[in-house]
Amino acid sequence: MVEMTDREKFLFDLHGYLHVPRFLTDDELGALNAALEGNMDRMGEDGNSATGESTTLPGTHRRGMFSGMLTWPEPHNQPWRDLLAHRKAIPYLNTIHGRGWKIDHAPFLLYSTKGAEGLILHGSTQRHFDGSQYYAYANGQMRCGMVVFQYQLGDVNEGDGGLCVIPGSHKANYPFPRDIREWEADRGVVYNVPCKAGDMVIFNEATLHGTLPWTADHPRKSLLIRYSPKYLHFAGGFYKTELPEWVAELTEAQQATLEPPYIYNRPLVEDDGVGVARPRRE
Ligand SMILES: O=C(O)CCC(=O)C(=O)O
Repeated sequence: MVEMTDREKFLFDLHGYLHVPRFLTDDELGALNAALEGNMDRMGEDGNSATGESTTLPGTHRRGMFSGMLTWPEPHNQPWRDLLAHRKAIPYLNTIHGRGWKIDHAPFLLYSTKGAEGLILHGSTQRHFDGSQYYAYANGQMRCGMVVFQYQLGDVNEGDGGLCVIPGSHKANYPFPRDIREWEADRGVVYNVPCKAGDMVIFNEATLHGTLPWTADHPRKSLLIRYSPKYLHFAGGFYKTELPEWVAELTEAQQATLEPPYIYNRPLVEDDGVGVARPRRE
């Protein structure tokens, strides 16, 4: 079973997030951006807007959002489908969740233009056990609840805004103070992760994170694909007992990522990202 490198394990365990530079090839990045550009009229508004009492997170408008990319007309559905069980994502998922993991939520893309508002920081601290968002380490292995793979389709320079995290907070024990949550106090602990187009950031949903207002002239284009371990499901999307017909067009490995949560006889994605194994239990 392919796994993360020791260096990546160290950094992800330490910080609760991991920056993976140059994850996408130029061709993959080009296909994703072309698909997006061909479907700009499908953009909706983020339904998740929340800036609380903050005076620093509001903007002039909400974040834009795309969803449903897996069923966009051909060929624009394919680049998103190709990421569901991407060969390069598999070592990360195997290490973080153990073998057997699945898509949680339908993937969506955050699109922000200059002045777009932020989102209050959120996540889960250890002061109460949240079975869907957690971090644990035992017997030489880490295990997480839901994690996010965030693919950057455009550059995010330092200070542009967008995804922010509090490194190490997946292990935090005390309640999260309101003024830090709202990005008003101790702003030095909040890190806006700079990336180049084609980079990817993995973060644990337990890691305190949110969105900083977008300040750059170029748009933010961040694709979020969430994965949970095989026994867990946080939010609806592909947790259906009967999968829609278009799922038959996917590879066995891609289909396995859309299975509902269960363990017994579960198809497990092979390292090539195409095939599956079917052990009775692993
Ligand atoms: O990447 C971001 O802006 C954070 C997204 C997020 O936390 C959310 O939409 O719940």
